[in-house]
Amino acid sequence: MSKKLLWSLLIVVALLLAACGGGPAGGPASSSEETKAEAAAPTEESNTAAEDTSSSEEMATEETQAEPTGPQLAEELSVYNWADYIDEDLLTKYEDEYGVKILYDTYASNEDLLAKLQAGATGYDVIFPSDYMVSQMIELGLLAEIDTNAIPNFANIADEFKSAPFDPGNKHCVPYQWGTTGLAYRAGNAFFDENPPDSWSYLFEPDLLKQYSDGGINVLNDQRELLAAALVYSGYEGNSTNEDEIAQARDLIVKAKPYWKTFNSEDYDDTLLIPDEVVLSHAWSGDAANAYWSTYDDTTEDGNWYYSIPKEGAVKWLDNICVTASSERYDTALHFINYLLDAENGAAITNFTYYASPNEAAKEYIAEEILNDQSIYPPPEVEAKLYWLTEVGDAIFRYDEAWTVIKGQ
Ligand code: N2P
Repeated sequence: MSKKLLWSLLIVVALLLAACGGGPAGGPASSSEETKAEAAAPTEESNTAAEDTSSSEEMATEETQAEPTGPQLAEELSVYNWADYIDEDLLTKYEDEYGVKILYDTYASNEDLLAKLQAGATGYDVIFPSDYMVSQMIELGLLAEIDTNAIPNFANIADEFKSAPFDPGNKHCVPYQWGTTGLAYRAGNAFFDENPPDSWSYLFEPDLLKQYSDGGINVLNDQRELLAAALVYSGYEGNSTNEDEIAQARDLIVKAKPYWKTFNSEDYDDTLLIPDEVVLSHAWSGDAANAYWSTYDDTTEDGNWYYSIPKEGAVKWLDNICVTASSERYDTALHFINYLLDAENGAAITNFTYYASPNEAAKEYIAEEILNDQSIYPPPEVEAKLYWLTEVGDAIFRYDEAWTVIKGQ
């Protein structure tokens, strides 16, 4: 078949699809499929110059004006997310449905993401910072302003997660997933059977640590998370800016570190918890739940990993989807965000990650066992022990210094 005939056929198919109405992403789906066909259409046989099909913003703006029914989609979109934080089938599905190639890359912490952007990386379009990091990034001018009116599926988000204090009016980001930070421990471990870890002391007190450190202990490779745990255990605010308090938390960590086997926040659930390489881990709720459900035995009706929120208090966090200020594919970024906020896609994300979804409409598609799992959706008595990490302003250099000492030991 000649290229010309092939493109003509593609355009006809795209127009037919458009006539059938919206796709799973809702909102602009039908019109964007139409414009995608236009975007993909040019060949050397076309009158349109090849550069007209590039993803430049200028082009997108012009096309949007000429084509009020929906955005022209870029050929590629660069998505930079936390490790193991989406069902990658959703990315393939987006590529197949909209013809946009997703360049996907992952990071281990908010600080890694920030460092990458501050080092001048300009290729990334869509990123997923947590609450306190959104505030920091807004101040640093690293996020584009977004218009939630251009994201129809934003209506799927529960009101309690909209307009959070770190981004009033959702001017920059929309909610993605939320969870807590606690302790995951091996069920059936003789010591934990007698002494269920209900305190951060199980991560920091040498007298306790020496009783099970042979089995392996992992901590999150995350400076705000680990220092916050040490701060609240020491009786201070998890968001302390006080020099002495942060130094005390640092020293507590330095003394406990010899009992720890690994600093891992990327794949510790799959590489350390599930294969029994450790017996205790500082953990995010969804990763602990993944370890539980991946080892679930129908006969005993139990899994191998339990999760606990320490009595001194623990972090509750909300990760967000944002567009970088340097993105040249703004329309496509919003289109992709709208796709992620679709009810069924939102559920597919939670059914894969085991993190709680702020997407109210997704609930009907989320597995019952996840909705009923109190380590994922905490009950009110646990909620009462949770606090948010917030931006610490200039004191961030105290955290950076403490972290350098901790990692350098
Ligand atoms: C999952 C990443 C969780 C993000 N691997 C914690 N904010």
